[in-house]
Amino acid sequence: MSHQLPDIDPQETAEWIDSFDAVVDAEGRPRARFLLMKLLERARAMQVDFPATVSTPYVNTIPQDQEPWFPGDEYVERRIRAYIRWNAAAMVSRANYRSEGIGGHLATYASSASLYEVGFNHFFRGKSDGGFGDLVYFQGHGSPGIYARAFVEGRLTEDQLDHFRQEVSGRGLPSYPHPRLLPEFWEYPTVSMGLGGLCAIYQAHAARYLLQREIVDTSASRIWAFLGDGELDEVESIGALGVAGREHLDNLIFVVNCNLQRLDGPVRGNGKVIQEAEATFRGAGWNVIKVIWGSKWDELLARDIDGVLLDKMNTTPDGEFQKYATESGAYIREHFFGPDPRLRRLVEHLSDADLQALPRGGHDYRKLYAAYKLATEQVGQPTVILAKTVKGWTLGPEIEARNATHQIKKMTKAQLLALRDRLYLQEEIPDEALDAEQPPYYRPPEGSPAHEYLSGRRKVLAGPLPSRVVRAVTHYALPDDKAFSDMFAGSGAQAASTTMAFARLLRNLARDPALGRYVAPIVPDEARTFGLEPLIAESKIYAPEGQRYTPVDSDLILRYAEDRKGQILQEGITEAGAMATFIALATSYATWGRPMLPIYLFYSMFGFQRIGDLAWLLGDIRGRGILAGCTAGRTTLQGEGLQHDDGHSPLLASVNPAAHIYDPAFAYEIGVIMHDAVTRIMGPEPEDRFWYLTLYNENYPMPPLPTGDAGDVVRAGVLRGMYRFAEPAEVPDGTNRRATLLFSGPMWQVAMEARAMLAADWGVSADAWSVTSYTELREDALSVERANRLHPHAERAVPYVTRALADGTGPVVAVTDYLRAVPDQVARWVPRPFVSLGTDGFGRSDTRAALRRFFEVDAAHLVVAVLSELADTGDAKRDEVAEAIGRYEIDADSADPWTD
Ligand SMILES: Cc1ncc(C[n+]2csc(CCOP(=O)(O)OP(=O)(O)O)c2C)c(N)n1
Ligand SMILES: [Mg+2]
Repeated sequence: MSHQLPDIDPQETAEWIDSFDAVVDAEGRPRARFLLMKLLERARAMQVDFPATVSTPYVNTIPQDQEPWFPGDEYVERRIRAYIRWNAAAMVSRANYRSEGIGGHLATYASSASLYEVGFNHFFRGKSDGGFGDLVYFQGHGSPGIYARAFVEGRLTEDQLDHFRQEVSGRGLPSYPHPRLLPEFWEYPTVSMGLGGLCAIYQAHAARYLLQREIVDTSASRIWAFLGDGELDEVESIGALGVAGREHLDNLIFVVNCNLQRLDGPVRGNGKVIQEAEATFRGAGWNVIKVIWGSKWDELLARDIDGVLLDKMNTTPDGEFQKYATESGAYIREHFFGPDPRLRRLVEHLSDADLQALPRGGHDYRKLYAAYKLATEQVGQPTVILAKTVKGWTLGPEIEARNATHQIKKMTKAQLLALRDRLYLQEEIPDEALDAEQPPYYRPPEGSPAHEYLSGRRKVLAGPLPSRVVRAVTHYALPDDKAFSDMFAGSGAQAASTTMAFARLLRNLARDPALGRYVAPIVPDEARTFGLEPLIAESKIYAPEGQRYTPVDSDLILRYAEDRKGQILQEGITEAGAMATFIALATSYATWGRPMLPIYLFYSMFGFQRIGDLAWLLGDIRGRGILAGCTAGRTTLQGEGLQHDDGHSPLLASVNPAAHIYDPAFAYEIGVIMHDAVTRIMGPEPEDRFWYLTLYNENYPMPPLPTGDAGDVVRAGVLRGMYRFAEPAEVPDGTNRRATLLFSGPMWQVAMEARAMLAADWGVSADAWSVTSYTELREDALSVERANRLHPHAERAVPYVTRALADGTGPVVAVTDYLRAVPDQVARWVPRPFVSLGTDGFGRSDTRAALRRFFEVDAAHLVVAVLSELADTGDAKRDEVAEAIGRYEIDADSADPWTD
């Protein structure tokens, strides 16, 4: 602050302050504010550094005299916009006439039509010139307008529009931007509020990463994200703004449709959402362009010599502005201009009709054009355009700016007639056309001026959009077994964790001569925890500015290395941000025609649980890549406690239809799974799926992959979900009692210990299976079950899990470091008595041994479970069970561990 600086000329300072006081006294605060603004402008021009002010008056950022020439044909553009507005409203109405309750939105697009049309006619670049075009994130609820434009362009048929929100037939249009369901059209899902903005920021960041690493020249593409003003309340919308500011992402433009309303009512009835957003964005280093007032206000502002209009604009809350949008000109004269005679005089020459028609900037394409142009010319900063609009604009007084507007899905004939008149479509849509129950669509015929203009503009701008294109790529030479050989060889006597094994494999992949360059390791602030220090030193962290300091560990081999061309994306403590980067790279095969292999390692508890909705988006957007949940397992992670102990991520992941989920125990299982995943992501027939592996920090010697045929059997089993790890144990002098133990991950030790105890002490011979994926087993079983149900005469097929367990006898007991619901996924296909032990409940801090005893997943509990099952079938005595409980000092009367 200034008071901490010495004042070298107090007299001069006092003179300045006196003059300022005099202005306030004599001419008022508005004049004083004006002078200050002028001084600041002057300071900037003279390169006198001054911290950016976070907010500016409630007027357009671009003054009228600095607006560029509008190069379009205003008349034709207005006609085109009218057609699109009409078709969007007709499509939603028709869908709801035919299928009551099918839904859709009229008001969002109605408020944003000009925001899109200026983009479509003048800025958004397509891909038909062989480039990548612009990446446009359309506001989800505005989808009707985007479909309507595609229809007017001739890209969608009437039949398709008539199947809006009716997708099951196969020819329908998804409600919102869903590439999963309309993959030739939609590119970027946005409808879960906040995710569009977040993903756009990291898309821009990933584009720079690809550029700096000279993998793809992304420099000609801009990323545009259209957001709602209500949507800005989502932490995801604004939480990453600083990334864009810090990295100077001038390839990024946000357009916020500030219609002042969200679903229920005003966004900031008592405040000003545009001013608030301006401060937020500016503070994060963005260039902010406000488009508040339409051209007709310019003349009033020019005559506002004493600043009363500006003051009124600055002090009127959004709730009032919303009300003015629903009121008559007389009301506006009375309430907005009325109280102050100077203001009233300012609009004396305007009729009430004129006052009602004073438009907002977001409906004025000249103002918007100026804003977009400036935004695209901005260097060194991302830009946000805050455009003020009316929600439901042109849809008539019963819909426009009403609190219920978001939820209106259907228009009456009278409302449609009024809309038709408002859009001057009497010729195209004659009265009789509205006699039918459903309003007609209108497409300007080929050769008409509108059609010519529309297609001409899109031709100049390299074709239509949205348009999702998956280009044929020359495929990479896939890494051979060598990259995986460390995994298959085992670790000898040396103890290692699966996380360490994975880190080693990652390093091998990054070093691979063909594929290595395309491997993108992503971490939030946890690389050390996962043993990635060698990778950091070797592959370096991506830092757009390089490393402009001497790192504290520069004299060490494993130093913290940052580089402009760094390969590792260390995204800081933001799982959502890291996931958004992952999503951008997981779809680079489509966006940039260049498949990447993103591998995102995170603390497993802070994975699906924290960013589950982004994982869902990853499935929607057809992302390909590998997620690794490290420090997994409710008892394997010792000491950390309840908020850290992941006992459920495989279950959370299992709800995502695009996920392949694996829970490997050994390095060679990781090798097999990763080899398969890399082939299926980067190979000639890539799948639009992603992999999730759970990795642990418990150290034990890693066994080698068996060689020869046995190795092949293991490899196949690992991928299908289970294989026999240990044959039935030799029983010294015992009975022929049998059992099967199923384990996953580090619980293999518990299973093997129990197997030995069962053989030595209880005369039970158990075999042990590694279950690498209950979800893969379940998917297979569900498919078989369905096929059997629907083909009653065909030979009965048998699920893999049933076949695998068919040739043993005795009970099957599964032990997992997750909820029992994980193994229970396959319960109904296990052909023998089945029980599972797992870690239901809240985690705790303690040692592994104490935790496994507490959660009843240690070897003793496994033995008791087997004996208890045997007793149920008469193959063991109840006394034996009681004896085991006593011998292992199990407290049978303690409370269930999952109840507290
Ligand atoms: C995460 C999430 N929460 C809630 C919704 C439901 N929703 C859909 S639109 C909407 C209001 C949108 O308001 P705004 O962002 O201002 O957009 P507008 O339609 O006004 O342009 C809400 C709450 C959603 N789609 N996503
Ligand atoms: Mg809104």
